Amino acid sequence: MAAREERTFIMVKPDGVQRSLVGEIMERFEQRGYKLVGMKMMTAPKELLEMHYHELRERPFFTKLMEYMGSGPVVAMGMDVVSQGRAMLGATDPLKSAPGTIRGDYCQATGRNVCHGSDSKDSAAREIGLWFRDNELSHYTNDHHTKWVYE
Ligand code: IDP
Repeated sequence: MAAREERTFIMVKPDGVQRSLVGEIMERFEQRGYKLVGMKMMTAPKELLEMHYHELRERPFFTKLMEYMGSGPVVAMGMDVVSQGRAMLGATDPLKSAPGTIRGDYCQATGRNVCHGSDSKDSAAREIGLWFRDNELSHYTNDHHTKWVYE
């Protein structure tokens, strides 16, 4: 599948918002040529965060993760990228993230790693469905994107 047909969920976490990194993070995806298809700012309710991080519920850091993610507003985005988005994000632990990645450039602690990106097409579909209603996602053609980013 061409990257332009994908949908993934990218989220600037509360520390990224507080540190005014929303524009920087969005810019990286936009400048690479990925298309924004949805965006909103919200303080996520506990239930949504618990569903989003359902797979980690037994992990020792889960309570702290819920506190962190609910501590302030996040900026949720839909983008047409999945695997390359993860590469742009870097590793979960920022200290293991290469310079040039978002986490490798902007943060140092796993529990304050500024940005989320879906780790597979299946989780992307699940997360987009959790955070966005259908009518909050835009379907549009971007001539620049279609003609000048993809061959
Ligand atoms: P990912 O965000 O790179 O996909 P996951 O393993 O899905 O990584 O973990 C989700 C989030 O939980 C991480 O981004 C990080 O904020 C937090 N987290 C993961 N492992 C730890 C840990 O060992 N200590 C504290 N927080 C953690």
